[in-house]
Amino acid sequence: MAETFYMTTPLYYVNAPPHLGGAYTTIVCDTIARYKRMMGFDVRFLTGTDEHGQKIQRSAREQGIAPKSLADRVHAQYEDLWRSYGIRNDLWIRTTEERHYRAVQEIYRRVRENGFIYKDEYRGWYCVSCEAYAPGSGGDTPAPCPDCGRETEWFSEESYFFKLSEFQDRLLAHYRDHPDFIRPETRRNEVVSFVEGGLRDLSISRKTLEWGVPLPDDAEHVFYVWFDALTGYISGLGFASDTDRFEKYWPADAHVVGKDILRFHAVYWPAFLMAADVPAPKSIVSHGWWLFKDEKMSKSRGNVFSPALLRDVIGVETLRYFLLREMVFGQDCNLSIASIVERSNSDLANGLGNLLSRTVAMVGKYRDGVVPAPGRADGDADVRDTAARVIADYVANFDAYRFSRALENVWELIARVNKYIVENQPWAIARKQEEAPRLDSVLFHCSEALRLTAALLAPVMPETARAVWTQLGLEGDVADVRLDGLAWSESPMAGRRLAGGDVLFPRVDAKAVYAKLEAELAASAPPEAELAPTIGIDDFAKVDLRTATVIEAEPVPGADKLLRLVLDLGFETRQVLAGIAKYYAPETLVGRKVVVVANLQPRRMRGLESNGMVVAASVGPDDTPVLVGFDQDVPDGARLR
Ligand code: ME8
Repeated sequence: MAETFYMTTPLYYVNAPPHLGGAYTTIVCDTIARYKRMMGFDVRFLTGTDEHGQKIQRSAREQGIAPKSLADRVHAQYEDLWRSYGIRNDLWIRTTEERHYRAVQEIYRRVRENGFIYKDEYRGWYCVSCEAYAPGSGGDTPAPCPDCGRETEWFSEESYFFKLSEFQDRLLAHYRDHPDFIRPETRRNEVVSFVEGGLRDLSISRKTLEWGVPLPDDAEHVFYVWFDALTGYISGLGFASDTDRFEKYWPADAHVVGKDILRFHAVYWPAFLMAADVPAPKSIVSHGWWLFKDEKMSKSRGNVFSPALLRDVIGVETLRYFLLREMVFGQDCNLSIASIVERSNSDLANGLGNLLSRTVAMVGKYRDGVVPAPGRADGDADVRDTAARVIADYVANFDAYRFSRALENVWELIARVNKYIVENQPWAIARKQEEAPRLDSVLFHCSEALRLTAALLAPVMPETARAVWTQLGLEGDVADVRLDGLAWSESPMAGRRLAGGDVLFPRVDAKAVYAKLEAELAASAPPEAELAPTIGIDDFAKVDLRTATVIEAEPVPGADKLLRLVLDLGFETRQVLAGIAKYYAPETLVGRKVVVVANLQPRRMRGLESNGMVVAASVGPDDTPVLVGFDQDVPDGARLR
């Protein structure tokens, strides 16, 4: 039976849609999950949303909506984003689900029965942004948040406490006995010294907060959001709902998190589990931050890149490659559009794309599109040796979460083969009959190296790998290739007809990318906030807005923006000219309800009289008109007030 591998992303806060820095955690996890599947593991990959707590309650209040409505809306945005980024998670958990409530309450019951809960009063400072307690809390001076350094808020109330202080020795023993528990190594030392410094008991309930999971034995309290959210890693797997699945896949092999939330995962989480007699996860893998101009990208700083925007301008595959190639896993990394463009052109267009298109073109030109069996091998061993070394290094690097090194390995092979083409000059030897066996060998080596490259790229760039696979004329799904058995071989490429196809990565021009980004940003910018001067109700009453049905619609000759509409206002019909010709086809308008300013002074345009004005929302930088509609049928001539 295949070995299991259970991995999680953090559960994302639903106060706002994700930014690119946050999306990185999930893209990394998706890559690991794809890699592990291709290594033969039985993978379960969970992601989800953290929907409770003061931060969400406050955001919802500011927006004037219920916290659950905010959670539903932002959760849907996460789902859409993950789908468009090719994220293939097996499991989802929302902390507002009933099965999650059951799991949180069950864990708590076990912790309490084991004697690790007591009631007291919490007095101290709290960071709502990180949902974290600030230690060293005297009464008068606010302690800055230990995680983000922001100002904290004072609170004092009755609370249930978890005896975290009793876990210091057990945690230190756990770190010592499981050297791989915190990855990478550098982060481990931070956590060990934090725990060696002494642990204080942790307040795990809030009385003044409404938005959370209630305690099973005291419904006046809800759980502290981290106690609630961390439990998502087991509730989403089946703890308290699908015991078979839970037992099969728990303990988790890896919780992947950003360094800002390492303490919650490496200290609180194993302690909660130990207290409930549930095994601790096998490892907490933490990565660094994406920075913009040397500052952490964060929703509250507002210096974020929207992953949806970058996806539309740059493309998912290039971004996935960039994020994994550019950041040395574990360290911080600056994000700049210039470096994305640079990598796209040098690694993807010149390196990979070029190798594929040259190979397809040469096999087409010299061998009618069919890859020959390797003829006379002469100095090709280095290409084969490079491939073997690259595969071994790639696996070792991937297993150690060194994604950028693993991708460097793949590009060593690509560069070696591009150089090999130049060394062998297929265009020259093609002219000499006696060199035919040599040319066969060169064409075969290029094709086989591309087959291996496609398989190695599949975890990071699934669609690109698929495209290379298809262009090579290979059947099946490249994602089904087993990386643990990947090796140079004569089949299946010898004798194979290449399918060819489009250029994989056209070169991109940095200026064009900036222009497109700006245009998209302007289009998605919030509408202008400045209002027209205040008017009284009497002023408004002067504007007679009426409903009407379009009974005729046609272009105005010589005016590409205008349509001539005949409107039925119930009590009369009249002609109105509307500047919507670029956005609405006349035939789609007939029968449609519109709103018209009925008492507007008539105007002549293009020799026609317009008796009123059709009302539309004006959207985006070029003021695209969007006609007003109603959510139920209304009679013609009704007045809008
Ligand atoms: O922390 N660079 O959720 P979240 C890299 N709900 N990663 C970043 C980043 C940046 N600039 N900014 C954020 C939470 N992240 C909790 C988790 S788990 C039981 C509860 C990462 O939406 C961050 O480190 O604030 C985390 O891994 C992820 O985005 C989600 O952050």
